[in-house]
Amino acid sequence: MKDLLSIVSHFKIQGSVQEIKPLGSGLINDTYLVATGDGTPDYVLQRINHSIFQNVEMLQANISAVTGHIRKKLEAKGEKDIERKVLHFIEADNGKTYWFDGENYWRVMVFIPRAKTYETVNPEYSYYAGVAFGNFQAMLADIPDKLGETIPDFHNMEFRLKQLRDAVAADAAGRVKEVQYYLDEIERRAEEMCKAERLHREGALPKRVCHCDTKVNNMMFDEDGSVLCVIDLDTVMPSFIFSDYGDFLRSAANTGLEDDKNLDNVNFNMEIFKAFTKGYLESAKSFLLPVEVENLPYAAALFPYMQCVRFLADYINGDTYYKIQYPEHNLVRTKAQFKLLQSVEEHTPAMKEFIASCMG
Ligand code: GN1
Ligand code: MG
Repeated sequence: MKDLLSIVSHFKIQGSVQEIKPLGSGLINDTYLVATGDGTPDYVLQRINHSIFQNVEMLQANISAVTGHIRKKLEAKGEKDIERKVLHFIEADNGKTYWFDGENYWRVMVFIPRAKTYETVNPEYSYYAGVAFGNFQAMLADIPDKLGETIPDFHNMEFRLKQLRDAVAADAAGRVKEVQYYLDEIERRAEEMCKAERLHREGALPKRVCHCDTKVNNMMFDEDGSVLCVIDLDTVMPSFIFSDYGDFLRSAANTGLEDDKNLDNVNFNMEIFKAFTKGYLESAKSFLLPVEVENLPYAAALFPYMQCVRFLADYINGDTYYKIQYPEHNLVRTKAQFKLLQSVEEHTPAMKEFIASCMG
């Protein structure tokens, strides 16, 4: 606490700090709530995982560009309550939106009062989330700044497969032999799953500014269920729209947990799919190309698949990327994502039918 307190003291916050405690469930950065007394805002303090986000200057420049652009759009629309609808980062005494303590990078943002995050949502909230992510992409369609890739090739499926194959070749933790079944299942789907990269090379599929981490818990809801804003902006960068559509469904339409040990719990929930898709298409239909709409069921499969590849590669590497709570955690995650993928595959014809009905 004392160290955290001295870090916070480098940021221009209001009020005096009463308490600092852990917040949220992210797998990458460390997040804390900084409570101040009555009458002044609370804050969120984050230690940026800079072994993953190596270019912190670029990271924070992207985030400033995105939040600045959204703020202007909200102001132009005459939106009220703007402070709760876009993140607000606090300047440090070095004039930047982050502070380097010689070892770690830190940042502080205003805590949004009375907002809630959820690990699971009902169809109604999924519909709101669909509208919100469609709007998020629409608002960023004309951002004048060129955003950097904070993690190069982040959602590039060909690259993620290469990482997995490199991990298998090195077999650093001696775990390859126990995961052969999953490696075979992954390879069987590899060509189909790299479709987006191929379409992009052919000039048929554009990149747009996307959020790229649309897990349901990266969205703030107001008390009445409406969406306030999208958080966790570290990965906002040019990508295929599949990223945002697919990753939301991967988390929200899973009837089980991302790391469920009981695979019977894990299935793809079509009610969530329908509600989210309806909302997303309502706000994104006007700018989406036919090739993007046609491939939404592919996107729904791509993200459990990609996450399965990433968790498995990390397991094989000996758990160097994701935070884990027990030794087989990444393997448990891999199995749960694979089960989700299988369920998505079973529902593909029904998904296509539903999407056609929304476009009709
Ligand atoms: C990470 O930071 P967090 O926990 O929201 C990861 C995502 C994965 C997700 C899996 C920078 O997100 O890509 O989909 O875990 N973020 C990064 O839960 O790798
Ligand atoms: Mg998060």
